[in-house]
Amino acid sequence: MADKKNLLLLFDHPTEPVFMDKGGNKTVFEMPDSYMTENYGGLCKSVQKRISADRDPKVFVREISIPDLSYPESLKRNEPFSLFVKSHRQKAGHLIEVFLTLKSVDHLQSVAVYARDRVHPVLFNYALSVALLHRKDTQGLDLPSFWQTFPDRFVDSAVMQKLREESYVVQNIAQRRPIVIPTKYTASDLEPEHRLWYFREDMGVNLHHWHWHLIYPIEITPGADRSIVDKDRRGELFYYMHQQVIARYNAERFSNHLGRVKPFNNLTDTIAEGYFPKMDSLVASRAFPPRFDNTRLSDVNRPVDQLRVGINDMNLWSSRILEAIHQGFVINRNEEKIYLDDVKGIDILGNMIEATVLSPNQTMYGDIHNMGHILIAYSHDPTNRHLEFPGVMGDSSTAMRDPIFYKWHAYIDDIFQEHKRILPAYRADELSYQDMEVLSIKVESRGLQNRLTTFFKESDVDLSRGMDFQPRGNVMVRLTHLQHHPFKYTFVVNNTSGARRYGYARIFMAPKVDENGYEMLFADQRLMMIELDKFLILVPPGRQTFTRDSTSSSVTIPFERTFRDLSNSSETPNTPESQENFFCGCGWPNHMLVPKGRAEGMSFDLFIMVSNYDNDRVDQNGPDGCSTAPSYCGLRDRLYPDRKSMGYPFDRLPRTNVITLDHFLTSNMKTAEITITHDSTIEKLPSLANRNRN
Ligand code: CUO
Repeated sequence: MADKKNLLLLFDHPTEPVFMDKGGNKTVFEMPDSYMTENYGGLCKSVQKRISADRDPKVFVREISIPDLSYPESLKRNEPFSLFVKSHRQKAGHLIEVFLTLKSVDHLQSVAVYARDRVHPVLFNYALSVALLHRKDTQGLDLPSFWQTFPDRFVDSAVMQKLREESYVVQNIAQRRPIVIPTKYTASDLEPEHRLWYFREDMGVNLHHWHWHLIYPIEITPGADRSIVDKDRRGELFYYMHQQVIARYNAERFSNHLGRVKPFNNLTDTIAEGYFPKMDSLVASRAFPPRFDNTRLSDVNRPVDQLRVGINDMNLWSSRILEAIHQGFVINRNEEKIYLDDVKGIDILGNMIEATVLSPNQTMYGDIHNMGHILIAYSHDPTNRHLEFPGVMGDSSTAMRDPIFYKWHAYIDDIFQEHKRILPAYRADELSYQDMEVLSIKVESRGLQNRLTTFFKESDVDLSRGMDFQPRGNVMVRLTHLQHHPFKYTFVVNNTSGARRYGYARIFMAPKVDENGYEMLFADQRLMMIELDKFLILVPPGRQTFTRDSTSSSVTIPFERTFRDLSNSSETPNTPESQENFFCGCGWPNHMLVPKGRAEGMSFDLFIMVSNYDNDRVDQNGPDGCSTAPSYCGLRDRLYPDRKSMGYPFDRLPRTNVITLDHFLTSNMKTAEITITHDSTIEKLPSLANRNRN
């Protein structure tokens, strides 16, 4: 019987033939001759003899009859693969369905080994990841992070070349030096947008985005089990996770003396911001194309990907969606009205705008979000005249590098907000929690009250699993990322009910003043509220002081989880912790929890609300699920753990007479002014390995 852990080896070295050694201990798959591709024919055995000794581990692959894979195979291996392209999603959906319906791990291993050199490497990675996540018999596996398998999508191509040189020249792994990824390498200071390099090009931020889209697929083959798409409130989570990205980005923009992001809401406008990624795609052996300043979009017509979308289509879809929002209902495929009420409306809209298979009517409401990515990604070659590949906006692992991502998603968010704007405001009595008062909140970090500090820090990560056709062994890069000193919230609650009560503590933060130096109005500030944490508290009668560490945040995953090397992980696969790891891999990177702030200090409003948990609780049975970053990623196989709308209490316009945050507060809420200061010294790692040692 196959060991499910061996399936993970199939992620290693994604463009090398499947029969090459894997896993750092020279494991090879002993596969049937009939599984070999034409390219290498009878070479497999002799190559394996050369690279792996008899004593090295072998994985026996059983010969079975292989299902028809011609549809996923029809995407060429060196073409781009994008989840934003429907035909690519459908091809991946076909392979996912094949993987999901195989009767055992043994059969899955056989088909996966067969498919690995025949389908597109990224499509394979995606389909196998989704299948391992959803099959009952493959739970508890620690999948490698996407940056480990495809480092080319996260790292400057100049660094990739230096990594190759290092691993080829320096045979003794102890003597290998990390290759330093330069900071600020994609543009000069002449480009104001470049001040945000540390956010847009952060590995953890981009990894989070890829991972989110991986655990929330949008396509399945017709007739297949819909459960991999039909997850609780997934449309709403699409809205909320991306809304929070925009809120965070705006706080970073303010930190860097830039105005808030302007929505790209007129597709005939030029895109002022160019972007030059300076990355090469490993799979395609081509550079990710740049987009020049002031590019204008054109209709895309690329028959090879069955891609045909015009600016007019986009305008038509957006006006239909807005009409539905204003009418308060959508028309489904059976011409029935589905009302966009205050509970399910946002979820329906999320599925419509992301064009998932749950969209009530794709013919009517189209594919606006994904096609926006596509129009932008192909703006340099919309008709395939130059046989060019998409830019970084064409892939969920690279899109967040580009300034236009935020302008596009600000526009998408405006559509969602149009729906939120017509919902009734929360009344003060709805927001209150009777007999529960929050008396104070503060944060503390390194002995300082209400002052947080950010700085840059170096970290080393190993990219060896994704470095193909090179000598084996660790090859490290040294990256520089934003970090903050950990901090602790302390808040005091007064429970006058005379009984123990449960509360949901909801902590947010937003800039205090706008880009013009004026105190923010609630209507603006609510959209910039960054969720920092949400957790359950049990409040005994009387006054009670609570503390909570920033590292426990319900929106983030720890730095170590983002960047750890799973092949060296000491976690055993059967602990509840590791069983949830794959899902838990989703989460905003903790090192980006708080915005950078300014050297001179920047003021933020810290906000806490303790709401009545009896109204918020979601009763569900079963194991606790992944609880690392549920606010942005949900819980595996479970309901979203909060009955309130995502973003509550800031997801709607306020009641009348609320002009500023202070007016909004009911007695179960409190604010504090905090200052975030950026310290420009970089926390360096010890110097590089000494080459003189033998
Ligand atoms: Cu996550 Cu546009 O959806 O990128």
